[in-house]
Amino acid sequence: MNHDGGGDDFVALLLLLRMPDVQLTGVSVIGADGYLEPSIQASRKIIDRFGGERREGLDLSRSDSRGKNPFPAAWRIMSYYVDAFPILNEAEAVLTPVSDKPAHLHLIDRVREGEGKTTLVFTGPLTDLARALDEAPDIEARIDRVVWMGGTFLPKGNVEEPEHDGTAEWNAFWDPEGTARVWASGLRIDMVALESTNQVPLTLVARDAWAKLRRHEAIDFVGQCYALVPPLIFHATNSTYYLWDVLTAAYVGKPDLVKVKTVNSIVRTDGAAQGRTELSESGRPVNLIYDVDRDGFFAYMTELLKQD
Ligand code: AGV
Ligand code: CA
Repeated sequence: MNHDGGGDDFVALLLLLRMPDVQLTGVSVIGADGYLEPSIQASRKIIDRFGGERREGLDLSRSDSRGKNPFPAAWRIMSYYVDAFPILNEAEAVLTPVSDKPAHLHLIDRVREGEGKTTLVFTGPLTDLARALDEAPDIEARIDRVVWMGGTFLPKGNVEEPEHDGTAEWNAFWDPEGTARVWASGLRIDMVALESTNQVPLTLVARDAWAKLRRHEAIDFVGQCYALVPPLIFHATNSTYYLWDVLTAAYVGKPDLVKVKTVNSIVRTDGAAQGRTELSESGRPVNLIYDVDRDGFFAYMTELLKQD
């Protein structure tokens, strides 16, 4: 897994740790939607506290990648709050080790030494994968697929920035060239786009349900993460929170929650539409996750988190 320190990235990590059929072989963190150090620390603490036996042999790496279009500081600051949650800070020491290697090189090692092919789950920008592919083209044959939260083919994305036309999704916009580099590869791409994540906004109903189940530590933690961000009340704004990355993780563990179709697309790298993923017959195929069983998704999430 490679994540970028957003509130839902941490919850996605927690879910992957809890899935019976998933063997997590490495986690890397890129300082995009979160600041790097608190995102690394919070991830280590989540693995320590909630990873159980999955902690065995699992290590983390830091990315040294930088994006062309930085995330708003108002969003990134949340990584400091999560890292400071008392529930993550009861232990005397932080145990999960951090590799000396930067994320893209760590990814290459893990993919090369993995038993069989590895599934990559990216819940932030694709920059570290783009760099890994440039550095070690041989890994492509050892990657089963990349499951990515990012992109959209809707007329409206979620970037509202000066000098942008609003058609892009943020993870793609952060590093348009990196996104295009992964598009240029031969990898299978499963894209959890805004088409499906727009169907799972954070709601007051979801918050209430987590509050009622807070005797389960993992659900208490999730409730705290989602206490920090704005839910959907009357209408969506630029800050409204969705369960973007959590749906992405859930799709890995339970693919029948979503509908998938294959479309051809390109990535725009310049100008006012940079970061836009666009339908194009001459583009490469991607598997677009465009619809979700909303209730099934929330039920699956609860089932995984109730385990303690
Ligand atoms: O575009 C969605 C991606 C997901 O990987 N991130 C948040 C998720 O982790 C960026 C993002 C878009 N809108 C946001 C975002 C918002 N309102 N607050 C924080 N991050
Ligand atoms: Ca993210």
